[in-house]
Amino acid sequence: MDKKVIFSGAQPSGKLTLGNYLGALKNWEGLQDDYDCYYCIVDLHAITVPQEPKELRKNSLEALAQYLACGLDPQKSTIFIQSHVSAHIELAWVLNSISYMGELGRMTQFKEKSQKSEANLNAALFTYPVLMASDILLYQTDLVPVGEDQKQHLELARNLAQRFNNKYSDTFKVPEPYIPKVGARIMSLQEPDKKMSKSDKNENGYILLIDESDAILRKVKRSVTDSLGIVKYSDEQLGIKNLLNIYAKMSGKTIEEIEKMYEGKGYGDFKNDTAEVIIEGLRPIREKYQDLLKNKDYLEEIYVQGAQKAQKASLKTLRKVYKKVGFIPGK
Ligand code: AQP
Repeated sequence: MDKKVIFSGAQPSGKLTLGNYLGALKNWEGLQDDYDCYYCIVDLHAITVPQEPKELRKNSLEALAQYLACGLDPQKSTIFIQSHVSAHIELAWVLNSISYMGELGRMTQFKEKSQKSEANLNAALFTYPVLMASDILLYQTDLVPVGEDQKQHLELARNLAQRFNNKYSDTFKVPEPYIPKVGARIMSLQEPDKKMSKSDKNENGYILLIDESDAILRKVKRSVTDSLGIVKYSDEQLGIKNLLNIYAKMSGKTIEEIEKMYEGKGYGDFKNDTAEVIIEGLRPIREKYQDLLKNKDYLEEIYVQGAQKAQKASLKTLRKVYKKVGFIPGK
Protein backbone atom coordinates (compact mmCIF):
# COMPACT_ATOMS: atom_id res chain seq x y z
CA MET A 1 0.00 0.00 0.00
CA ASP A 2 1.19 3.52 -0.77
CA LYS A 3 2.50 5.48 2.18
CA LYS A 4 0.51 8.49 3.32
CA VAL A 5 1.91 11.86 2.28
CA ILE A 6 3.14 14.43 4.79
CA PHE A 7 4.04 18.03 3.91
CA SER A 8 5.73 20.53 6.19
CA GLY A 9 8.16 23.42 6.03
CA ALA A 10 9.87 26.25 7.86
CA GLN A 11 10.49 29.81 6.73
CA PRO A 12 14.10 30.95 6.28
CA SER A 13 13.04 34.28 7.77
CA GLY A 14 15.90 33.99 10.25
CA LYS A 15 17.92 31.18 11.78
CA LEU A 16 16.09 28.14 13.08
CA THR A 17 15.39 28.14 16.80
CA LEU A 18 15.02 25.57 19.54
CA GLY A 19 11.26 26.18 19.08
CA ASN A 20 11.46 25.11 15.43
CA TYR A 21 13.45 22.07 16.52
CA LEU A 22 11.24 20.85 19.36
CA GLY A 23 7.99 21.87 17.69
CA ALA A 24 8.80 20.64 14.19
CA LEU A 25 12.16 19.24 13.00
CA LYS A 26 12.56 16.71 15.80
CA ASN A 27 9.13 15.26 14.97
CA TRP A 28 9.70 15.37 11.21
CA GLU A 29 12.73 13.15 11.51
CA GLY A 30 10.76 10.32 13.11
CA LEU A 31 8.08 10.32 10.40
CA GLN A 32 10.36 9.52 7.49
CA ASP A 33 10.12 5.73 7.59
CA ASP A 34 6.36 5.54 7.81
CA TYR A 35 5.32 8.37 5.51
CA ASP A 36 6.17 9.85 2.13
CA CYS A 37 7.48 13.17 3.46
CA TYR A 38 7.93 16.49 1.67
CA TYR A 39 10.04 18.89 3.72
CA CYS A 40 10.30 22.34 2.23
CA ILE A 41 12.23 25.51 2.95
CA VAL A 42 9.47 28.01 2.33
CA ASP A 43 11.39 31.01 1.06
CA LEU A 44 8.37 32.38 -0.87
CA HIS A 45 6.59 32.73 2.47
CA ALA A 46 9.54 34.49 4.04
CA ILE A 47 9.22 37.55 1.77
CA THR A 48 5.80 38.39 3.20
CA VAL A 49 7.87 40.36 5.69
CA PRO A 50 10.88 42.41 4.49
CA GLN A 51 14.06 40.36 3.97
CA GLU A 52 17.63 41.33 3.16
CA PRO A 53 18.33 39.37 -0.10
CA LYS A 54 21.83 38.31 0.95
CA GLU A 55 20.58 37.16 4.34
CA LEU A 56 17.65 35.29 2.82
CA ARG A 57 19.97 33.38 0.51
CA LYS A 58 22.27 32.52 3.38
CA ASN A 59 19.43 31.55 5.73
CA SER A 60 17.87 29.30 3.08
CA LEU A 61 21.06 27.32 2.49
CA GLU A 62 21.77 27.16 6.21
CA ALA A 63 18.23 25.94 6.87
CA LEU A 64 18.85 23.10 4.41
CA ALA A 65 22.08 22.16 6.22
CA GLN A 66 20.17 22.26 9.51
CA TYR A 67 17.36 20.06 8.16
CA LEU A 68 19.99 17.49 7.22
CA ALA A 69 21.87 17.89 10.50
CA CYS A 70 18.61 17.17 12.36
CA GLY A 71 18.36 13.84 10.57
CA LEU A 72 16.18 14.59 7.56
CA ASP A 73 17.35 12.13 4.96
CA PRO A 74 17.18 12.92 1.22
CA GLN A 75 17.10 9.17 0.48
CA LYS A 76 13.84 8.88 2.38
CA SER A 77 12.21 12.30 2.03
CA THR A 78 11.84 15.00 -0.61
CA ILE A 79 13.79 17.97 0.74
CA PHE A 80 13.60 21.12 -1.37
CA ILE A 81 13.41 24.88 -1.63
CA GLN A 82 9.94 26.23 -2.38
CA SER A 83 10.94 28.84 -5.00
CA HIS A 84 12.56 26.07 -7.08
CA VAL A 85 9.19 24.49 -7.78
CA SER A 86 7.10 27.02 -9.69
CA ALA A 87 3.88 25.01 -9.39
CA HIS A 88 3.49 26.37 -5.83
CA ILE A 89 2.83 29.84 -7.20
CA GLU A 90 0.83 28.62 -10.19
CA LEU A 91 -1.61 26.64 -8.08
CA ALA A 92 -1.77 29.48 -5.55
CA TRP A 93 -3.04 31.76 -8.32
CA VAL A 94 -5.87 29.37 -9.17
CA LEU A 95 -6.72 28.95 -5.48
CA ASN A 96 -6.76 32.74 -5.10
CA SER A 97 -9.60 32.79 -7.58
CA ILE A 98 -11.78 30.69 -5.25
CA SER A 99 -10.66 32.36 -1.98
CA TYR A 100 -12.84 35.02 -0.39
CA MET A 101 -11.44 38.32 0.85
CA GLY A 102 -13.55 37.89 4.00
CA GLU A 103 -12.08 34.54 4.98
CA LEU A 104 -8.50 35.74 4.43
CA GLY A 105 -9.17 38.88 6.47
CA ARG A 106 -10.18 36.68 9.40
CA MET A 107 -6.80 34.92 9.61
CA THR A 108 -5.31 35.65 13.03
CA GLN A 109 -1.72 35.62 11.80
CA PHE A 110 -2.54 38.24 9.16
CA LYS A 111 -4.21 40.42 11.77
CA GLU A 112 -1.24 40.09 14.13
CA LYS A 113 1.53 40.57 11.59
CA SER A 114 -0.18 43.47 9.82
CA GLN A 115 -0.77 45.23 13.12
CA LYS A 116 2.89 44.84 14.05
CA SER A 117 3.89 47.16 11.25
CA GLU A 118 1.56 49.16 9.02
CA ALA A 119 4.41 49.64 6.57
CA ASN A 120 4.31 45.90 6.04
CA LEU A 121 0.72 45.70 4.91
CA ASN A 122 1.50 44.01 1.60
CA ALA A 123 -0.82 41.87 -0.47
CA ALA A 124 1.37 38.77 -0.08
CA LEU A 125 0.90 38.84 3.67
CA PHE A 126 -2.83 38.74 2.99
CA THR A 127 -2.74 35.86 0.50
CA TYR A 128 0.01 33.90 2.30
CA PRO A 129 -2.46 31.28 3.61
CA VAL A 130 -3.52 30.58 0.01
CA LEU A 131 0.09 29.86 -0.91
CA MET A 132 0.29 27.59 2.10
CA ALA A 133 -2.84 25.78 0.89
CA SER A 134 -1.16 25.40 -2.49
CA ASP A 135 2.00 23.94 -0.86
CA ILE A 136 -0.10 21.31 0.85
CA LEU A 137 -2.63 20.46 -1.88
CA LEU A 138 -0.05 20.15 -4.68
CA TYR A 139 1.33 16.93 -3.21
CA GLN A 140 -2.06 15.37 -2.45
CA THR A 141 -1.02 15.58 1.18
CA ASP A 142 -2.80 13.37 3.70
CA LEU A 143 -1.33 14.83 6.88
CA VAL A 144 0.17 18.15 7.89
CA PRO A 145 2.07 18.41 11.18
CA VAL A 146 0.85 21.72 12.57
CA GLY A 147 1.16 23.65 15.76
CA GLU A 148 -1.76 25.54 17.33
CA ASP A 149 -0.75 28.68 15.45
CA GLN A 150 -1.22 27.04 12.04
CA LYS A 151 -4.53 25.25 12.62
CA GLN A 152 -6.56 28.07 11.08
CA HIS A 153 -4.43 28.00 7.92
CA LEU A 154 -4.85 24.25 7.57
CA GLU A 155 -8.60 24.69 7.92
CA LEU A 156 -8.47 27.11 4.99
CA ALA A 157 -6.51 24.57 2.93
CA ARG A 158 -9.22 22.00 3.68
CA ASN A 159 -11.98 24.45 2.73
CA LEU A 160 -10.27 25.38 -0.53
CA ALA A 161 -9.73 21.72 -1.43
CA GLN A 162 -13.39 20.95 -0.83
CA ARG A 163 -14.55 24.08 -2.64
CA PHE A 164 -12.46 23.23 -5.70
CA ASN A 165 -13.57 19.58 -5.64
CA ASN A 166 -17.24 20.62 -5.46
CA LYS A 167 -16.91 23.19 -8.22
CA TYR A 168 -14.83 21.20 -10.72
CA SER A 169 -14.97 17.51 -9.57
CA ASP A 170 -12.73 15.53 -7.28
CA THR A 171 -9.13 16.76 -7.60
CA PHE A 172 -7.50 17.33 -4.24
CA LYS A 173 -7.09 15.13 -1.23
CA VAL A 174 -8.51 16.96 1.80
CA PRO A 175 -5.62 17.11 4.29
CA GLU A 176 -5.89 16.33 7.99
CA PRO A 177 -3.83 17.83 10.81
CA TYR A 178 -1.15 15.56 12.23
CA ILE A 179 -0.92 16.06 15.96
CA PRO A 180 2.42 14.76 17.24
CA LYS A 181 2.34 12.46 20.30
CA VAL A 182 4.35 14.95 22.29
CA GLY A 183 3.52 18.46 21.20
CA ALA A 184 5.67 21.38 22.22
CA ARG A 185 5.11 25.08 22.19
CA ILE A 186 8.38 26.66 23.22
CA MET A 187 8.09 30.16 24.57
CA SER A 188 10.41 33.17 24.46
CA LEU A 189 13.04 33.15 27.21
CA GLN A 190 12.45 36.86 27.74
CA GLU A 191 8.66 37.02 27.39
CA PRO A 192 7.42 33.55 28.34
CA ASP A 193 3.84 34.41 27.36
CA LYS A 194 4.93 34.72 23.70
CA LYS A 195 6.21 31.91 21.50
CA MET A 196 9.92 31.64 20.80
CA SER A 197 10.32 33.22 17.37
CA LYS A 198 13.31 33.47 15.03
CA SER A 199 12.34 37.00 14.01
CA ASP A 200 12.31 38.26 17.62
CA LYS A 201 14.28 41.51 17.78
CA ASN A 202 15.71 40.47 21.16
CA GLU A 203 18.20 37.68 20.59
CA ASN A 204 18.04 36.70 24.26
CA GLY A 205 14.48 35.54 23.62
CA TYR A 206 15.51 32.57 21.51
CA ILE A 207 18.11 29.82 21.36
CA LEU A 208 19.35 28.99 17.90
CA LEU A 209 19.92 25.44 16.77
CA ILE A 210 23.48 26.48 16.00
CA ASP A 211 24.21 28.62 19.08
CA GLU A 212 27.57 27.94 20.73
CA SER A 213 27.58 26.51 24.26
CA ASP A 214 28.46 29.79 25.98
CA ALA A 215 25.61 31.62 24.19
CA ILE A 216 23.14 28.93 25.28
CA LEU A 217 24.33 29.10 28.90
CA ARG A 218 24.15 32.90 28.90
CA LYS A 219 20.65 33.01 27.42
CA VAL A 220 19.24 30.39 29.81
CA LYS A 221 20.82 32.11 32.83
CA ARG A 222 19.30 35.42 31.75
CA SER A 223 15.89 33.93 31.06
CA VAL A 224 13.01 35.63 32.82
CA THR A 225 11.60 33.66 35.77
CA ASP A 226 9.95 34.79 39.02
CA SER A 227 10.70 35.30 42.67
CA LEU A 228 8.91 32.22 44.04
CA GLY A 229 12.07 30.09 43.97
CA ILE A 230 10.22 26.78 43.43
CA VAL A 231 10.78 24.62 40.35
CA LYS A 232 7.14 23.81 39.60
CA TYR A 233 5.11 23.35 36.43
CA SER A 234 2.54 26.08 36.90
CA ASP A 235 0.78 28.79 34.89
CA GLU A 236 1.77 31.20 37.64
CA GLN A 237 5.43 30.62 36.68
CA LEU A 238 5.52 30.79 32.89
CA GLY A 239 9.31 31.15 32.64
CA ILE A 240 9.99 28.08 34.79
CA LYS A 241 7.21 26.16 33.04
CA ASN A 242 8.89 26.85 29.69
CA LEU A 243 12.31 25.77 30.97
CA LEU A 244 10.75 22.60 32.40
CA ASN A 245 9.18 21.85 29.02
CA ILE A 246 12.51 22.36 27.28
CA TYR A 247 14.41 20.29 29.84
CA ALA A 248 11.89 17.44 29.54
CA LYS A 249 11.88 17.44 25.72
CA MET A 250 15.66 17.58 25.50
CA SER A 251 16.40 14.97 28.19
CA GLY A 252 13.51 12.53 27.81
CA LYS A 253 12.77 12.87 31.54
CA THR A 254 9.24 13.57 32.74
CA ILE A 255 8.27 16.94 34.22
CA GLU A 256 7.57 15.22 37.57
CA GLU A 257 11.04 13.65 37.64
CA ILE A 258 12.65 17.01 37.01
CA GLU A 259 10.52 18.80 39.62
CA LYS A 260 11.64 16.18 42.17
CA MET A 261 15.31 16.61 41.27
CA TYR A 262 15.16 20.32 42.14
CA GLU A 263 13.03 20.16 45.27
CA GLY A 264 14.48 22.50 47.85
CA LYS A 265 17.03 23.91 45.38
CA GLY A 266 17.03 27.39 43.88
CA TYR A 267 16.82 28.40 40.23
CA GLY A 268 20.62 28.60 39.79
CA ASP A 269 21.21 24.83 39.61
CA PHE A 270 18.07 24.30 37.58
CA LYS A 271 19.06 26.88 34.98
CA ASN A 272 22.62 25.56 34.71
CA ASP A 273 21.40 22.01 34.19
CA THR A 274 18.73 23.10 31.70
CA ALA A 275 21.45 24.86 29.71
CA GLU A 276 23.58 21.72 29.91
CA VAL A 277 20.90 19.40 28.45
CA ILE A 278 20.28 21.87 25.64
CA ILE A 279 24.01 22.19 24.92
CA GLU A 280 24.52 18.43 24.88
CA GLY A 281 21.36 17.83 22.83
CA LEU A 282 22.24 20.39 20.19
CA ARG A 283 26.00 19.68 20.04
CA PRO A 284 25.82 16.82 17.49
CA ILE A 285 23.44 18.85 15.32
CA ARG A 286 25.73 21.89 15.37
CA GLU A 287 28.80 19.79 14.57
CA LYS A 288 27.10 18.02 11.69
CA TYR A 289 25.77 21.35 10.42
CA GLN A 290 29.25 22.88 10.44
CA ASP A 291 30.56 19.92 8.46
CA LEU A 292 27.75 20.12 5.93
CA LEU A 293 28.30 23.83 5.35
CA LYS A 294 31.85 23.09 4.24
CA ASN A 295 30.46 21.13 1.32
CA LYS A 296 28.29 23.52 -0.67
CA ASP A 297 28.37 21.22 -3.72
CA TYR A 298 26.72 18.47 -1.72
CA LEU A 299 24.03 20.86 -0.47
CA GLU A 300 23.40 21.99 -4.03
CA GLU A 301 23.07 18.38 -5.16
CA ILE A 302 20.46 17.76 -2.45
CA TYR A 303 18.31 20.77 -3.28
CA VAL A 304 18.50 20.18 -7.02
CA GLN A 305 17.46 16.54 -6.66
CA GLY A 306 14.76 17.48 -4.15
CA ALA A 307 13.32 20.06 -6.53
CA GLN A 308 13.26 17.54 -9.39
CA LYS A 309 11.29 15.06 -7.32
CA ALA A 310 8.92 17.76 -6.05
CA GLN A 311 8.50 19.17 -9.56
CA LYS A 312 7.39 15.82 -10.91
CA ALA A 313 4.81 15.23 -8.19
CA SER A 314 3.50 18.81 -8.24
CA LEU A 315 3.09 18.97 -12.01
CA LYS A 316 0.78 15.96 -11.93
CA THR A 317 -1.63 17.91 -9.75
CA LEU A 318 -1.15 21.25 -11.51
CA ARG A 319 -1.89 19.79 -14.96
CA LYS A 320 -5.15 18.31 -13.67
CA VAL A 321 -6.11 21.63 -12.12
CA TYR A 322 -5.33 23.65 -15.25
CA LYS A 323 -7.38 21.27 -17.35
CA LYS A 324 -10.35 21.42 -15.00
CA VAL A 325 -10.48 25.22 -14.87
CA GLY A 326 -10.47 25.35 -18.67
CA PHE A 327 -6.91 26.25 -19.69
CA ILE A 328 -5.78 24.86 -23.06
CA PRO A 329 -2.92 22.42 -22.44
CA GLY A 330 0.40 23.69 -23.84
CA LYS A 331 2.81 21.39 -25.61
N1 AQP B 1 8.22 28.40 19.52
C1 AQP B 1 7.82 27.35 18.86
N2 AQP B 1 7.41 26.25 19.52
C2 AQP B 1 6.99 25.15 18.83
N3 AQP B 1 6.97 25.07 17.49
C3 AQP B 1 7.37 26.14 16.79
N4 AQP B 1 7.48 26.37 15.47
C4 AQP B 1 7.97 27.62 15.28
N5 AQP B 1 8.20 28.21 16.47
C5 AQP B 1 7.82 27.32 17.43
C6 AQP B 1 7.13 25.40 14.43
O1 AQP B 1 8.17 25.36 13.49
C7 AQP B 1 7.63 25.11 12.18
C8 AQP B 1 8.21 26.08 11.21
O2 AQP B 1 7.76 27.37 11.52
P1 AQP B 1 8.04 28.56 10.53
O3 AQP B 1 9.46 28.88 10.55
O4 AQP B 1 7.48 28.26 9.18
O5 AQP B 1 7.16 29.75 11.01
P2 AQP B 1 6.80 30.29 12.40
O6 AQP B 1 5.94 29.33 13.16
O7 AQP B 1 6.23 31.64 12.16
O8 AQP B 1 8.22 30.37 13.13
P3 AQP B 1 8.89 31.63 13.74
O9 AQP B 1 10.20 31.20 14.28
O10 AQP B 1 7.96 32.33 14.70
O11 AQP B 1 9.14 32.50 12.46
P4 AQP B 1 8.88 34.03 12.24
O12 AQP B 1 9.51 34.71 13.40
O13 AQP B 1 9.55 34.34 10.94
O14 AQP B 1 7.39 34.24 12.16
C9 AQP B 1 6.13 25.17 12.30
O15 AQP B 1 5.62 23.86 12.32
C10 AQP B 1 5.89 25.85 13.63
O16 AQP B 1 4.66 25.45 14.23
